[in-house]
Amino acid sequence: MSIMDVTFVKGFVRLCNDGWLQGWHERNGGNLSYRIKPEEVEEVRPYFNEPSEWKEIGTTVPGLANEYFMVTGSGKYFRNVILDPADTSCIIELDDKGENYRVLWGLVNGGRPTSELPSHLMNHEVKKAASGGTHRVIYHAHTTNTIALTFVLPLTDEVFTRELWEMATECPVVFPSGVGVVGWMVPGGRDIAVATSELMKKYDVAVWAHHGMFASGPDFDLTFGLMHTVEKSAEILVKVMSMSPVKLQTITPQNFRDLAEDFKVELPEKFLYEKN
Ligand code: 2HA
Ligand code: ZN
Repeated sequence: MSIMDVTFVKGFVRLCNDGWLQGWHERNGGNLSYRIKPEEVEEVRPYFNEPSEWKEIGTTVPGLANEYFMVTGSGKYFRNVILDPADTSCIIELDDKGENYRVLWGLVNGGRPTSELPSHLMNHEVKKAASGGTHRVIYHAHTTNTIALTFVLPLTDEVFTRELWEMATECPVVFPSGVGVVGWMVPGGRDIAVATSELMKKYDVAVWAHHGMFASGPDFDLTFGLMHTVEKSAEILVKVMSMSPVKLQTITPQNFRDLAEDFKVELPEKFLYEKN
């Protein structure tokens, strides 16, 4: 037995490699975190090392007190995770106030958890509450086409959601609550974490202008699938906009309402505005 036989560890590593293969993780771009279930903590506990010193998270997440996470390492490359998970990722534990963390496994050659740890943990705290505890994965990727769109579309939730929904019929079914947009901000700190987690109260996807995306979901398949669906839709939009300044036809607001009825999803009317 090795820690690589544990199902959630396999899922974590596979997502990192899938994201690398998509081209979303140049150099050390992107990061991933998973909120480990209590019974899964027991599966990996035999592999824990001497705990590191407690270190400050950089924000406070009382809703995650005493929880365990698997996270990618700061400065580590997604393309290397499959080769050496113990070098590129780690398992951390939070203290009973949600203010500090310590490393229990991984980062065997040194390093720290992802530079976006405040954003990951604040998103986890919000999504844990909003989803009744079902959401466990937070994924940040440098998705090329979505980033490109942040240079040419107004940076509003309404425009991004509507334009992405129009590009593929499955989109409103996959992300019916829509996507949120954060204007350009300095990454890595508490301010961008607060702005992102505010959006995560309403959405499962947040776009960071000129940077990338955050996605949240209950498991690795659903979270990767969500990121993939949004980014594919963005790719279609980039192609459409490259071919023509106007769409000759598209999915209309009434089409969306009909779809919502048949597929039993609620689509907020604020995204179904009339265009001139
Ligand atoms: O390099 O993606 O946002 C990690 C990042 C920072
Ligand atoms: Zn990034």
